[in-house]
Amino acid sequence: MRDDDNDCCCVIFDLDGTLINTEAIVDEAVVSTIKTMKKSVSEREIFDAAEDCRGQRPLEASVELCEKLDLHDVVKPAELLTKCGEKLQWDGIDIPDMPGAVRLLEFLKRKKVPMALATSTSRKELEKKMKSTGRTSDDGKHRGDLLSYFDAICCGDEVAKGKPDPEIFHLAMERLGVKREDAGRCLVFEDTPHGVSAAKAAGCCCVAVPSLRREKFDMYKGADRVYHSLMDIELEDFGLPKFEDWKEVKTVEFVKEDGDASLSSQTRKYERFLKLDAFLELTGPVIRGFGRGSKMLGIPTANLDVVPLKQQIDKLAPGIYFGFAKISSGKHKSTGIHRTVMSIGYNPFFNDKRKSIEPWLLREFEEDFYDETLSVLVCAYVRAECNFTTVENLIERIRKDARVCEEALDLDLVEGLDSWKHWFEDDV
Ligand code: ADP
Ligand code: RBF
Ligand code: MG
Repeated sequence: MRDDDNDCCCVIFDLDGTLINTEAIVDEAVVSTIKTMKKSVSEREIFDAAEDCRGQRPLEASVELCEKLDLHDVVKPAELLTKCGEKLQWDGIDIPDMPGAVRLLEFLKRKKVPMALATSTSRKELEKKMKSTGRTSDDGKHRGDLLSYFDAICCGDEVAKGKPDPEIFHLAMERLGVKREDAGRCLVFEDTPHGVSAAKAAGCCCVAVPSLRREKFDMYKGADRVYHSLMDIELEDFGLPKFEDWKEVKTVEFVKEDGDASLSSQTRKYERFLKLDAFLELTGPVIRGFGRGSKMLGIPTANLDVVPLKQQIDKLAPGIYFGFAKISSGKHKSTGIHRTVMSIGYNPFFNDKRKSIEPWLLREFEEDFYDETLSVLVCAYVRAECNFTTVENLIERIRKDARVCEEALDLDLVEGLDSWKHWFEDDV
């Protein structure tokens, strides 16, 4: 327990959608199950309802789902749960970490901050999920190692009432030895509105990292802060030690986000970047994008197809990154290594429905290089994607991102490039 009266004394995490990415897998099982039962509801409606039910214990979520989609004539909530459960065996399924989850857990562990897990999942289901194959391939760690970060683990079947009731957070505090009157010094991480309601009802401070679509961000109004991803959390704002891995870029003047009232304003005064623990190589043919980069912004972006790269980019929070690019087939092959800043996400200013990967190579080319093979090495995270009130502000921000990249690379601030020597030497 941390001593200072104002310090945060413990951190409590939700699991699904907050630390591990099970939501897409669950949604898919729910949609495919309901589709066969009631032909008159569309996939879109099922997805939408499934999102709204997130965060609760399985049976309660199932009850809400049946109500929302008016399924009473075709199935009972308990039966729907069983049917979906049959599809969700987890065994052999790869459940990825949420981007930034392990960095956050590692840091808090190192700083000796007491941590608990408060999940709506039952103990049995948790055990199954922890046997999934996620993480194993990359870093030699097992999915189950995730549990070793926690001083207490509370499951949905250990409480009489599930989220949005506060009981599970009270239980987590009790197990960490935190008194009820200290609830305000407990920080909770949640991804769903139901989870946020539970944390606030328990009197805790609550950070939301929404797993719902942007259109539904209004539902997170109860949270103390809303962040785009776990990468963006400023722990010092909650009486916790400050992350030590961000690097400041001194000559680039800081610009504040100007168009996204739903997200917390930043208190920083400097531009910064975060070297990724593992660089990510993205390779594919340059495809046609939305046709507005050069025309509207004067900033051409050589789009890559997200479909074959989906698994890889899901490891990254949507956001702005920098690194290097090389063209490895076609007319521009052997033009060398080019610095690049890129957006990987939904471009909120344009409200894109599909994700895109858009690297802007920081040099001039006389001709287009569509269909040629582009390989990008993503090395560092700069910021979340944001919205802007004017196109000029968007352009100014992107140009600042380019300067962050240039300064970081000019001053050799990105470590670990040596181990990618082969990438820099092959094919250029
Ligand atoms: P689209 O919407 O089709 O991606 P853009 O206006 O973004 O169109 O232009 C991108 C194209 O411009 C790239 O596919 C590439 O062929 C070309 N291009 C020229 N210079 C650059 C550069 N410096 N960075 C990225 N792409 C460039
Ligand atoms: N679009 C946004 O809507 N918000 C952003 O914060 C944003 N940042 C960008 C940063 C960089 C470095 C680049 C290259 C693009 C960014 N864009 C952003 C994407 C821009 O909207 C996109 O390239 C154009 O829409 C062209 O398709
Ligand atoms: Mg483009």
